[in-house]
Amino acid sequence: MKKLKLFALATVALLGFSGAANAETVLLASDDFVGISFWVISMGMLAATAFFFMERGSVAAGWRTSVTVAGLVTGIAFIHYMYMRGVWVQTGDSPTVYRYIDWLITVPLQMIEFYLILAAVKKVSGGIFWRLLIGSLVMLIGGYLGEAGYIPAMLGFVVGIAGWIYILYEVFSGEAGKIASKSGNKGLVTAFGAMRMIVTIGWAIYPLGYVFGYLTGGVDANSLNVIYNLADFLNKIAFGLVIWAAAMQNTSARSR
Ligand SMILES: *C/C=C(C)/C=C/C=C(C)/C=C/C1=C(C)CCCC1(C)C
Repeated sequence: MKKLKLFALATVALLGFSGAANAETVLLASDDFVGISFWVISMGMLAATAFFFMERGSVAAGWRTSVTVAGLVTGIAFIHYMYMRGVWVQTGDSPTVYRYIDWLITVPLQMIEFYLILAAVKKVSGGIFWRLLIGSLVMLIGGYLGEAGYIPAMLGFVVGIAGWIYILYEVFSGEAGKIASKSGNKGLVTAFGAMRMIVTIGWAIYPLGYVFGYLTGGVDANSLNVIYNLADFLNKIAFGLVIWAAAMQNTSARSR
């Protein structure tokens, strides 16, 4: 009798397991590494969002908005990643439209960050923000039209690169770059320099992915999605952490 019960229990457990395994196969296959990267990065975005919102209160008042915006960027990305994962896992298609909607919201928010961290220590003109916004819109609209096939991939690339170069010009040699270098605030100079490196080197991953994915070939949809995913992880979370670190540096310098 006992043996029979044990057997029944084992059978039920096995059935349960295989049922769960089947459910998993439908949702996320164990060999779907692109899908796994979507999942892992969405959780990273969630953790970063919680972190930035909880840390907001520990930094000096002038830096709070910057840390809040960092949390908005990862929070918006988190939600888009949940949808992108769904599209990828269920259809195997690249979630291009969700990705670009995410970029269209989060990249301008990151441009606001350049403005905000300057404004945290100096009086600055709103023109900086508008120029960075226009640069990012040109970059993303060009890229989207090219990736979605509305215009030739090469044309989309050229337009996208032009927008990016304009952003780089503004943060290196334009008004924003000049104000940062003259500010004499250590936390700001460090953060601005690090954000600038992210926008130069971290962001370069996207056009490289685009070139190999659409222009020269050599990178398929699988790899392109992994490349974009890793780039987002770096460019959203590290970008926010740099701002948070500068904010902490300014905060402790002040309270000491
Ligand atoms: C959080 C998302 C970020 C920081 C996304 C950034 C996206 C780019 C820097 C995209 C750049 C592109 C070019 C410079 C040219 C061609 C097309 C793009 C849109 C991939």
